[in-house]
Amino acid sequence: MAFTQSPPQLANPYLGDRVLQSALRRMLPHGLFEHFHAEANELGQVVADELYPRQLRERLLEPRHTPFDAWGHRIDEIELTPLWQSMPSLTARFGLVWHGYDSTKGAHARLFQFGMVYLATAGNDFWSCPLAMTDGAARALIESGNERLVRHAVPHLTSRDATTLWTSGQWMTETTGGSDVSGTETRAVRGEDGRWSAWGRKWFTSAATSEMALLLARPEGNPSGNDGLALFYCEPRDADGRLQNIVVDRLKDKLGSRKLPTAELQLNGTPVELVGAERGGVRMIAPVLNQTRLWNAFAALSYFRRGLQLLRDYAGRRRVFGRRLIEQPIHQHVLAGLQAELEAGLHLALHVAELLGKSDQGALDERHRMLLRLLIPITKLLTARQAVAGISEIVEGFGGAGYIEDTGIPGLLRDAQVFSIWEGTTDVLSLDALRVLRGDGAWATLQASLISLLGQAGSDGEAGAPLIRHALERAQQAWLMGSAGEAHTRGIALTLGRCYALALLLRHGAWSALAEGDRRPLAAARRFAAHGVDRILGDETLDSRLLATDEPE
Ligand code: MFK
Repeated sequence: MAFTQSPPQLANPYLGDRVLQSALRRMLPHGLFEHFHAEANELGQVVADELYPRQLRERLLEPRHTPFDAWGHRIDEIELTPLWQSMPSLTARFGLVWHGYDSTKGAHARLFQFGMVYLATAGNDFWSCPLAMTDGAARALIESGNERLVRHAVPHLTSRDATTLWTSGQWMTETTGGSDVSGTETRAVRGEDGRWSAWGRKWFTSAATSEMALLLARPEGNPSGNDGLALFYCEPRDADGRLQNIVVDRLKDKLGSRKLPTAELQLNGTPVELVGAERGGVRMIAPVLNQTRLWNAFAALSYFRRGLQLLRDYAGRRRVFGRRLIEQPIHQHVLAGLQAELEAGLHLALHVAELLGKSDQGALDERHRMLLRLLIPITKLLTARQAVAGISEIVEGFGGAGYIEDTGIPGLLRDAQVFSIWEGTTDVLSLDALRVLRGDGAWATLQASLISLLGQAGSDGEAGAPLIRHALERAQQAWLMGSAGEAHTRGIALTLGRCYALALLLRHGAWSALAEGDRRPLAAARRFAAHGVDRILGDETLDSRLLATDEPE
């Protein structure tokens, strides 16, 4: 019998995750950590034993849109994949949204929740996308102060019962584009009975099967531009399950995330309800964006970790040139680099979840609220790029097998690419971060926060300080150039993210060496630092113009 390679096996992703376990052991009170440990272990077992084999079996299945029934009636049915159909019960069982709103966990609710989200997402075929929007919608409704909608919808959005659980869509993007929503063409018309209806075309509605959606539309008579937009609430189906003046034109033919039914919709007088004022809709939907961006970070890291877990397992099986791959220094070097990037990204995302939990409890002062607002886009953009680059390396690590569809590996790369696109591309998020940095005292707060983290890392922090200080100075110089330095925007955001991640990793490494006798987090910090934190190029503005347009001066 000729040789056959044994495929990678997926063990319980929680049990082998020393980074998550160690971080949460430090960040959660002991009793809550024990509770997390039990729930995460159970979820990890479901991911390994049930979801992963199903994902492989269902690899080629996709949601199906049936526009008409056999007799020509418009029905617009969307049939979900079997795994997706079972996701409401998984969500309820593990409280993937609920944990974030569980007041008994106080300021730790978000850490608990996002620890679970990180474990679940690579196993749920992008079901986390509607969950992210669900969490964001709950948050936006609560912040809107619309008591009727809070009472009506939030208990469903945060339910721990699959029969009452709702998910929410977020309908913003139109054919005019996703980054700049000021060109939104959807109109909102108020009838004589005072009720509103929406008319327009939504071009990227992720998860078209949700029970509710938040959307932007322009009330008739409002001016053009962002400020003329208002936030509306919509229940797409009536009590009999029929779409309410909505036509599903088609499902998108996407590079990845193909289990997710992203649709093009026409709103032809769809009943909607005003959430707040008749203006300022972008400001009102911003809580959804901030929340989903943090989900995006954990989702990106979840996929990155899935790939690395499989690659590490494979490297322990595959023999080449007389030794297992895992024993070969050249391959160890690759795995170590990936581990360091993942580890730094996870500490950054967990730190943001910790801040969010405190913010939800009203326990953050204004400076720290600003820091949270700044770190969300930075964390989203950094982790997304880490995942895309990391998973590309992982695909290569599998050699030819990584290029073969029915190993399930190439799909990881296609899926990961979306993390740097939806919910704001790297450039849009960098611009958003710089908008926050323009606030009073923002730089000073950021600097003080980094210095404080390094101080908590003791001598290890002192070792990392020069690198971080130097990168921060260069980022600040670029930032001070103002519009003349606009080309540096992305470099500034990436540099700040990497500085922050390194400081967090150093702080955790110092704690872990002492409390757990584990040298690996500090090794990860050294490796991450060696990859560099400074992402500012020289004065690139002129060169960029020359090269981008490829025209002579
Ligand atoms: C599994 C993983 C989970 C992820 C699932 C996600 C799936 C979702 C699929 C999608 O729907 S993708 C589409 C998502 N779309 C975007 O992310 C939009 C990208 N564009 C932006 O983020 C722009 O920055 C934005 C449209 C929000 C604003 O553009 P502008 O034209 O620069 O807005 P403007 O006029 O400066 O801002 C309006 C107000 O909102 C300002 O407040 P003020 O009027 O009080 O000054 C801003 O400060 C405020 N604002 C904007 N972004 C904010 C924000 N406030 C808080 N947080 C933010 N992030």
